[in-house]
Amino acid sequence: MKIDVLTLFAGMFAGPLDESIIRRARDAGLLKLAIHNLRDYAHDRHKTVDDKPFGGGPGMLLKPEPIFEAVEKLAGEKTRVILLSPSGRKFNQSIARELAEAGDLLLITGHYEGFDERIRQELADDELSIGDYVLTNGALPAMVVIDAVTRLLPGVLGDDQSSQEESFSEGLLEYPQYTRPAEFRGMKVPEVLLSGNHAEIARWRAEQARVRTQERRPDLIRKTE
Ligand code: 4FV
Repeated sequence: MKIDVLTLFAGMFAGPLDESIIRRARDAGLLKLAIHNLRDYAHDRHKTVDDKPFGGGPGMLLKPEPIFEAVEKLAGEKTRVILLSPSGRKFNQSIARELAEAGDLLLITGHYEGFDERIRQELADDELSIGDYVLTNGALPAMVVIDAVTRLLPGVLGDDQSSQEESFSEGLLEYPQYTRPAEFRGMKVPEVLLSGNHAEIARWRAEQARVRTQERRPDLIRKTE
């Protein structure tokens, strides 16, 4: 998969996407990641990428010209152009799976008060929000999407790290898990997990996942019904 990112903060991407699983996916050629500086697509002396909103109001907006030029240069026929903004659809595991099967992505990260509306109208195939809060720019949302999608690409997670049995894979939260020691400061691991009775263990885990989801995220239960 090829992921291009358009940003004013290319430096923020150094680090989080250079470690562990994402690093290995890039080294293995399973993910080709390119970070593009939006200012490279502004050609006036001040490389202007923002301007005041028509009709007044606080702050500045991202201008259409640099972003249109960048997308027209970077996006191929099949590239899915995605805007990161608080008014996008809420990013989740099923969207991550959808994008992992979608082919190449071009992520446009926001800044200032947001985008000129013509960017949204003409260029965006999709708009994603990582949550109902306002960040300083769209770099972190882009990294969140890249991380969640990359680990679902075939060959990225070894079979010991399968993405099958994890939170949200069945639409439920994960069941409680334990590792050695079987007793720690008087806290014992549930007997059933030490029983070797795999059918019983599976039943216990399914019940625990359902109970935990009902307690913490009843909205997820409603979704699966
Ligand atoms: C955001 C979010 C987000 C809004 C103003 C960037 C900031 C600035 N993006 N999910 N939440 N973006 O807060 O995606 O333009």
